[in-house]
Amino acid sequence: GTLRVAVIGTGRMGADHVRRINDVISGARVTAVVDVDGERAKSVAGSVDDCTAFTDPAAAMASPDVDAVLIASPGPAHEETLLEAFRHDLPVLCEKPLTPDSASALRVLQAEQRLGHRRVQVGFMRRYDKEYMQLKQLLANGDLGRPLLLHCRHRNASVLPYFTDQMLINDSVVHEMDCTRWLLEQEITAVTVVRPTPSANAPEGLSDPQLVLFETDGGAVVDVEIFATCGFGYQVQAEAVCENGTARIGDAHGLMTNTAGGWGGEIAPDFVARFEEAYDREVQHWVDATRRGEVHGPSTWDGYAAAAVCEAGVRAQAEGRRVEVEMIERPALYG
Ligand code: NAD
Ligand code: ISE
Repeated sequence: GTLRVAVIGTGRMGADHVRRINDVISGARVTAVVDVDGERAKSVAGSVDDCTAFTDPAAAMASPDVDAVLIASPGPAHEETLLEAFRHDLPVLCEKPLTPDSASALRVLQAEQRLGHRRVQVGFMRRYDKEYMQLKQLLANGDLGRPLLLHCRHRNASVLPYFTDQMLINDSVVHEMDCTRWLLEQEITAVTVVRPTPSANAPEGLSDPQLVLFETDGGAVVDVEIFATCGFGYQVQAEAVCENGTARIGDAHGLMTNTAGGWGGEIAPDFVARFEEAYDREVQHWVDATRRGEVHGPSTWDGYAAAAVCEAGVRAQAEGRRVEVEMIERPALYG
């Protein structure tokens, strides 16, 4: 039957996922929405047929009208909600990051192992982006040879005023950490962060942009420009430099024009626009797998691994030196 979903956290991402589940994808509908801000929950529930508003995630998960949970609250709230979902043995799509630090990610990983089966898909949506999927396929077929370098640019027009240096790593560069592990099928072993004098346009206290370097256990080096207040739009690019060639994604989308002595195209304003299709594909994939009783996509292990790399990244940033990543061995449940 139709999958009945509780969406927990109805901010920017949560509200967009509610719309997506009800109006865009098939096989699911939203029967409960939860927000600690009760007015927000009520207003989102009011836009959906037969949908109940809650302020307590546990109450929604105990409802007989809920088969699965989509978590879109802020990262620090994820652990408690994930553990409660495990108590009800409910399938979960959890927005990235799994949790904001590796100790809490490890607790979630251990709880899922005690449950004995995978229940979580983590919202690393770039794995569902058409261009990233093409790059993944190209690297996997081996024609380009071994990847030596991955150059990444991650630019946001602006960020919320409470954004911090740590969030540049935990909320933004975490995507490149997952993409590196997924594209190269290698683990990240060390992180270094260097920074120029901050842009005059960056908010007080935010050291923006920064350059984040990863080393991998397969001998590759990855550089990530994170520039969260670039002002001109939302741009995510990646170029793999391999032994026999290079491959690059993220340059242009859609219409290109020649006009008035110039040429050019448009830049997406934000992630909601740039990754719209990826989010649609991600949530459809989760719904389809869940209805078959399966779990695919980025796992709790991937969420934990990214959190471990983030932790090294945050230390590298604070201490101004290269920091090695500390991770447990991959448990059997995650093959
Ligand atoms: P937001 O601040 O717009 O929305 C979060 C909502 O959660 C708010 O309405 C808040 O009141 C509510 N909330 C807070 N604590 C809660 C709790 N314990 N239970 C229920 N609701 C709670 O944030 P956002 O930008 O929508 O981000 C939400 C999540 O999505 C974060 O994990 C973030 O990292 C992730 N995100 C992912 C992407 C992506 O590209 N995949 C983009 C943006 C955000
Ligand atoms: C946000 O949380 C995201 O996940 C976006 O994809 C990222 O580009 C942005 O920097 C983050 O703040």
